[in-house]
Amino acid sequence: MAELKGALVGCGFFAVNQMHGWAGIDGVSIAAICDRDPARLEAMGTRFGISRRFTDAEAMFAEARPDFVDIATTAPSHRVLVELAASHGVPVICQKPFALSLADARAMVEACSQAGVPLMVHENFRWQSPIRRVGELVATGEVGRPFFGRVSFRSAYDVYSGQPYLAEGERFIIEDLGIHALDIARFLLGDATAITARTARINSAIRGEDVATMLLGHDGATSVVDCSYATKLEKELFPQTLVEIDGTEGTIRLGANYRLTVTNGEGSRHEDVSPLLLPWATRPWHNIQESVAAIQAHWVDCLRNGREPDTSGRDNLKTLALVEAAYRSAAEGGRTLDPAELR
Ligand code: NAD
Ligand code: 89V
Repeated sequence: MAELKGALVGCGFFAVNQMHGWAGIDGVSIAAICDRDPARLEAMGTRFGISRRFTDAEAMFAEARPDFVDIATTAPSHRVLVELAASHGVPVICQKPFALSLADARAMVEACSQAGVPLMVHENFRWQSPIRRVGELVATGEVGRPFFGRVSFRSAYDVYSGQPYLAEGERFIIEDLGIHALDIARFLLGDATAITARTARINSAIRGEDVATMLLGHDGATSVVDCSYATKLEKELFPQTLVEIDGTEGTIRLGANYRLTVTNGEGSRHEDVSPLLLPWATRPWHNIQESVAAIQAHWVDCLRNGREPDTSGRDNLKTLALVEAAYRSAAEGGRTLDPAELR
């Protein structure tokens, strides 16, 4: 099978994980990298031995002619870069949050569709192995029909030192982290038809909200999606997402430290669903790092076999609509919205 030669745009904090992920996939190499910041470009190029380096994405597409591009920049540049990839006929992966607005996101999906290029959003939390295991148990009916779910991420980890932009935006936790939790709720319980939200800012040193509590209505189920970066716990759990599923025949609990409990007519059983510590990974990020490798393997499989990725641009419009609806609900005193109104 011909080797896929990819390119990466954005050589910042998180892209290092993406570069390691690609290095671990057979039949794929990163042939070119781009960053408008020459120092970051040089650091990444030296670290991963990439000699084709560009400070301008247009030049990179024209000269390197990659088989796909992995966009690892922050959201303000996503639309321009995705549309540029589409105009060069290059299949594209774009980091979350996919776009700053639903209108932009729709335009990006449309541009890729018109150009006939695959588009995947790097929405990796649903690819975490503990979350996959919960999904498998739900899908195989271990606890009957789910009627309640909770997706919870509560922490006081200092995310701002590695990602200073998180402290600066008018929007914070729903757009950056809640987006993952909302996507997990969709993955486990299906699309939501109603959402109500409340937000708070506890840390006065940041601009946006650092606490959000959301109530979602799914077909036949209700879920609570709650996230906080202002929660000081006895044991810091970053970046673990805890999950509860109540079904007609039993319950699933993904608890602290990746301990899974399944209770049904046969009693309770426990599983250790700890993620792998990949050779390049570092705790506590290894859970997220493993999911980067998993979503990239999924992309390669989809690209080679002409399948739409699970978190395609089209699919991600529904997660983004929930984000947008959550902000609108919070701004309107907790009014319940149907995210489809915004799509
Ligand atoms: P960062 O600011 O550290 O890096 C972004 C890089 O992109 C910078 O080096 C910047 O110079 C470069 N850049 C911006 N616009 C560009 C352009 N038009 N052309 C070339 N280079 C450009 O950001 P980060 O923390 O690495 O985050 C990047 C993205 O990854 C964000 O969207 C963030 O939300 C996301 N992220 C995802 C996860 C996850 O688990 N999925 C985790 C962390 C961050
Ligand atoms: O996963 C993310 O998108 C990261 C973090 C875990 C820090 O919220 O930005």
